[in-house]
Amino acid sequence: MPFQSLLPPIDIPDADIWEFLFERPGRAFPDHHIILTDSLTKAQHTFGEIRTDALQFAKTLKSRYGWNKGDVLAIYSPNCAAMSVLIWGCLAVGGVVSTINPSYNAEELTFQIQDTRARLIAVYPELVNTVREAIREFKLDMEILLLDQATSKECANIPTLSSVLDNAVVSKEERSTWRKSIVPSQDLAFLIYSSGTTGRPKGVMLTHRNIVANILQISSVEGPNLSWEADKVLGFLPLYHIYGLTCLLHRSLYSGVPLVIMPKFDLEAFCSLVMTHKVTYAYVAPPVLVMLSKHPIVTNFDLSSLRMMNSGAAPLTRELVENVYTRLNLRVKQGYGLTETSPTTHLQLWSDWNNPIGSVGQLLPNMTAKIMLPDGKEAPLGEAGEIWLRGPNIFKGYFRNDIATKDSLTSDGYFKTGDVGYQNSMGLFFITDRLKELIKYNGFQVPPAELEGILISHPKVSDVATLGIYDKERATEIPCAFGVPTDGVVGDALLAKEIVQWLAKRVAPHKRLRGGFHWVEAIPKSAAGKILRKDLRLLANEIITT
Ligand code: 4UU
Repeated sequence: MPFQSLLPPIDIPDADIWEFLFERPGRAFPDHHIILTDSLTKAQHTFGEIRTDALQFAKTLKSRYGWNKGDVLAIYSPNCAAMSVLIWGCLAVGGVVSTINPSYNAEELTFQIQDTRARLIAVYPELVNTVREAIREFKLDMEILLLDQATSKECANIPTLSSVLDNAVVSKEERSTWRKSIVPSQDLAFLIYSSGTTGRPKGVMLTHRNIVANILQISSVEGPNLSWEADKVLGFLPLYHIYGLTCLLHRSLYSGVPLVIMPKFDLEAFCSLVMTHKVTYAYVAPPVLVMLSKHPIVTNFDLSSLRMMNSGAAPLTRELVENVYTRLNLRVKQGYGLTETSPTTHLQLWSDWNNPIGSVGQLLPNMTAKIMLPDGKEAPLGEAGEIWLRGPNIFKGYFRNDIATKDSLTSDGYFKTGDVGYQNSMGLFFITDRLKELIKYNGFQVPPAELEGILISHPKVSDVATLGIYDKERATEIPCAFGVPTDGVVGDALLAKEIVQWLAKRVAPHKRLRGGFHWVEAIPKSAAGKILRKDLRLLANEIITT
């Protein structure tokens, strides 16, 4: 029998994201309420300003770019307030947003642009040269918009967001005309890239309904604990990733709980912002908790305003939660989710953060889970198996990839997460293992197939496989590679080092082989040529410990 959520079901309106966030009757907070503070520029933005700017950008998309429903806007930027204007302006005209990791190089960027067929890319000024390189080297064809004022001559002749904003007033009729044809349960709002259970990154098709549903599902647990008047959230998680996009940006605008955004994580800045803004809640990933539990500078700050933190994106140990609590008297609860589930599917209740530590919490409202055994039968309560999930937040499929979609979604709507876990008799879930090949470094996806594809093109490597090795000290997996030298090549330590550096020039920093490249005689493979990752792990344990 599938497990139903134990939380009361919620109503999910048949609204598109714009309507749900900006045209909602009965919103508790006023237009002049400050929603977003940019920690870098110190600029503060009210709900009303964000709405006005987003509408002006929406108008620009129509008048200047002739935007049609379904057209894709790519955003390539570290966290900044302007991202909100771009995202919601694009959604207001039925467009689709695809966010790109700002640490991607020209090749990684090109892959996503070509796959989404984005017409326009909004770029942070410092990243404009990478976009130019992509255009030059890979013949990308799209228009560019700068997120900020031009900062160097590299940026001359590229329009800036502020210069293209269309000041014309947008009437209610015009707004509804733009969105008239959006079908929230069918039409895409976001294309966010994830490698899923196998292969290269794929566009995860998230509909308007997926996101609206997830905002409400999260709110059913977080809502009663947070008030728009008294609370403040700190956001360093990247907004290009689904954890930041939904939990930080969308949830804040919906609930009115102000969000202070940071361009990237920095421990000292984190502590100092908590103190100056009296931050009460933060979304984190386990490596941040390692720093909070150990780093000497932390005790220079008064972090006592923080009432709770939510950790997710990677496994969290009991020890780490206890260390943070003992050292700083700060509480950490867990959440779990995936890009394909918009993302949040499980949350611990605030009151149950330590009851018990280690659980990812309970299934959110309107969701059903099955725990599947390798023989295709459902596991009984308490027994671990692959977690399959169904609910209004489950994605529509992988963009232009029917095979991957069919492999991951069942005909009755269950999504096969590739994670292993169980539910206990209290309805609490525990994640115990990962079936899929994905490596997660500091919570960020490192798709093994992508690294293997690049490494195999090295002339001195005849076969290769990559794996994440868990580093307890840093609370993260570390990407490692295992390779067989080409005939006649001596696989020694020097060459291994060279290969690590060679790869580093070709991938974003989080994908580097921090765990090294190790020579082996053969990569364990099935008769069909598939890498046997379990056997590879055994081999890796032998090599790395000896
Ligand atoms: C063990 O990382 C995410 C989404 C994270 C998230 C975290 C807390 C969302 C809501 C929330 O409250 O998405 P992806 O697609 O980058 O990675 C998904 C994978 C999962 O399949 C799982 O392997 O990240 C891993 N993961 C976790 N693993 C996510 N959360 C956890 C967790 N424990 N709490």
